[in-house]
Amino acid sequence: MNVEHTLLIIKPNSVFNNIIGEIYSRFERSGFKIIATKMLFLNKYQAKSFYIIHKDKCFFNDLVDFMSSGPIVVSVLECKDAVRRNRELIGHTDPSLALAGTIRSDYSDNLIKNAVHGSDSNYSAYREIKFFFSKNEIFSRFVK
Ligand code: 3AN
Repeated sequence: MNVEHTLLIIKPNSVFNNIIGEIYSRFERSGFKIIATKMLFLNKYQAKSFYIIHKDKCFFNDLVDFMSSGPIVVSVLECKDAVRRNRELIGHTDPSLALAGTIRSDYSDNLIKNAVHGSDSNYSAYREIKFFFSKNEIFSRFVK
């Protein structure tokens, strides 16, 4: 299994609900390393560009409004098989379908306010990490 990097977003509802540390703990307990992190406030233009692949979906405007409604925390996570394992920990997009014990099952308010975002492929991870971080803001801690 290769060591991979993936992007995690702690969405505005989770920041508001004061569970940043709880979410980080779940990843650290599962063997992930947080190798870059920052809190920021997306404007509408930035939220639209991040979610551009959904521009034709009926929920696009609501998603953009929500993601630019308050601060978010973005992080790069590192571990073996990181993309798949991140998605496993966060659970299904729709919290009503997410397995018990996953982050989305435990902390979502609804389908849009589903607590966190995780890259869905290595290709997305590359694009999404680049969207938020420059190379000199990422501190890999992988030791062979
Ligand atoms: P995921 O975040 O699980 O990769 P995507 O990329 O399909 O899911 O959707 C991006 C975000 O759009 C989701 N995290 C969720 O907030 C929102 N979303 C997805 N599908 C719907 C839907 N049918 N109705 C409302 N919001 C949705």
